[in-house]
Amino acid sequence: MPGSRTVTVAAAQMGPVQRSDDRSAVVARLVDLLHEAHRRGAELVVYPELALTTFFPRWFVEDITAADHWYERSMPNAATQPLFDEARRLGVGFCLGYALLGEDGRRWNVQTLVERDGSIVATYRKTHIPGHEHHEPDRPFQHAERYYFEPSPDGFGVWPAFGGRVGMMICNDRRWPESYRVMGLQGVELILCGYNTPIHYVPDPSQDILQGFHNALVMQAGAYQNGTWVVGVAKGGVEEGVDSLGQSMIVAPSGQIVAQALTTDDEVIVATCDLDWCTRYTGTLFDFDRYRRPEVYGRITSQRGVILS
Ligand code: ING
Repeated sequence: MPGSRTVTVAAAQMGPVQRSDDRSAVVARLVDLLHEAHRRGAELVVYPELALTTFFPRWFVEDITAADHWYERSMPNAATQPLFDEARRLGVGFCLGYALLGEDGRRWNVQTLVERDGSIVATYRKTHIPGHEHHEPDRPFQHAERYYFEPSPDGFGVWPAFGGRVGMMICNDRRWPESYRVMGLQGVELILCGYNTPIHYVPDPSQDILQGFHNALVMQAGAYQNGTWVVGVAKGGVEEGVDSLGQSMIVAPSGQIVAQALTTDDEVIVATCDLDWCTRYTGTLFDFDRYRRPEVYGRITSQRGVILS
């Protein structure tokens, strides 16, 4: 459509990263994905959660410093500089998920958004941390994210970038409607989300068969109810024996899936996102200022859990 604001986005899905894969080999894969995305016209490439390493919260180590090598100390760094350099050379921006160990010793699950000129727009810290805090030896594999990461104290931001308003969330965040709404109330037009989702959900295996359905359900609903594009990007396949969901996708403000990965390997999917499409929803059905009723929504921020009235 003439005059509309478009951004061509690639979801750079990854297959497994095994424990023994070193960062230089992984970064080489990320650069290959960048080249494929650039060949297909992408201006922005979105990588998965914890893209640089295997999903290490599947193991529990008593001495957490034995896990320090899974974390980055800074971004960029020596291992990731080749990606930053090549992206800047090609004039392509990207969003990269990784574990961050701060100088203060605090541990975060983060995504960093980089503009086409190589400048860092923002680093988002994961808000909703799933799984468990302590070792659960009876599990077939751990999901000890609450041991390895702190929850963000900031929640969700939206930043001017790529000609629009861009927000970020990570994995479990996509299951919570609050994630989308907090960004929707900041006028978000494009939400970038990496994920690592085991197919087998230990607390309730009946959900295993529904992982793909739930993945699409939450991102389609979040996109539609907030009139925003959503890009969900998996690290999938069998990683250290754990089968993980692929099904990366790009979802329009209508809730329609406009592109979806077909494999659980490294795979690029691309869509040209018309950011002016958002107002078809935020300017009508979901005109928040006209139709929302915050005066009756008090429980949403005053309560954490259920209070039976
Ligand atoms: N992983 C999972 C996610 O929210 C999970 C945790 C797995 C929740 C399976 C429900 C079912 O997709 C991360 N990393 O948040």
